[in-house]
Amino acid sequence: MKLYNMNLSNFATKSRIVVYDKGLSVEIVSPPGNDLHSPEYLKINPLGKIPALDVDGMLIPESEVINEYFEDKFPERPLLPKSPEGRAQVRTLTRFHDLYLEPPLRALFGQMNPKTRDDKVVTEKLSELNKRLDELEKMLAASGFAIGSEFTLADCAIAPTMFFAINLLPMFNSKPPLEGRPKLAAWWNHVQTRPSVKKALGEMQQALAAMQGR
Ligand SMILES: N[C@@H](CCC(=O)N[C@@H](CS)C(=O)NCC(=O)O)C(=O)O
Repeated sequence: MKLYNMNLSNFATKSRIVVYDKGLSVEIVSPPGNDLHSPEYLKINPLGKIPALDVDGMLIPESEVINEYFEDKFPERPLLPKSPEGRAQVRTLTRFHDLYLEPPLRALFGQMNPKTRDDKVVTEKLSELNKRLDELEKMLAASGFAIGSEFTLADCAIAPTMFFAINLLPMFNSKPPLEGRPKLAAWWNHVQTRPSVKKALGEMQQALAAMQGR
């Protein structure tokens, strides 16, 4: 099994956390030439995105589908609760992440350079992101991991995106994402105690520093 990955990608980090947490023997590789749009990579994954998992020639190109596949295939060290209700709770958060929380943050990636920044886009996307962070604050469990005492796929999904939010929002003079959101702040401290999360976020940090020439 081969996972196409870039360490700075929040979606790829979602899947790396699962690989590390379950201790899976998955080969983690860069796309050919480190280029998501090269003809070689588009032949492997027509969507031209990462992550993508190659399972003996069958390609799974979506991070949450990859994570659910890992869970189905390697149920030891589970990352989904046993009860249908618990599983629904986790999936509500992973869908919330993919569909609502991450997109406004992604829209801000293109606005990092103050010289080429569109202030209207920045204002709109910051307001949307802050609304989503307020919603997340309400959805998180009162303590522990995202849904409570169990570490789940919900934590794997949200942690890499929060890494970006915490690192990028100050560039836009927005209030820090953890400020005034006590449950999110407590969750952020707690989730980083998980060795798989610590390792994957450390890799993101290194990749971010390299990109910024530090
Ligand atoms: N819905 C996809 C999103 C994946 C995604 O957008 N990955 C980014 C990197 S974080 C990417 O490959 N972007 C390249 C592009 O869209 O051209 C997933 O969950 O895997």
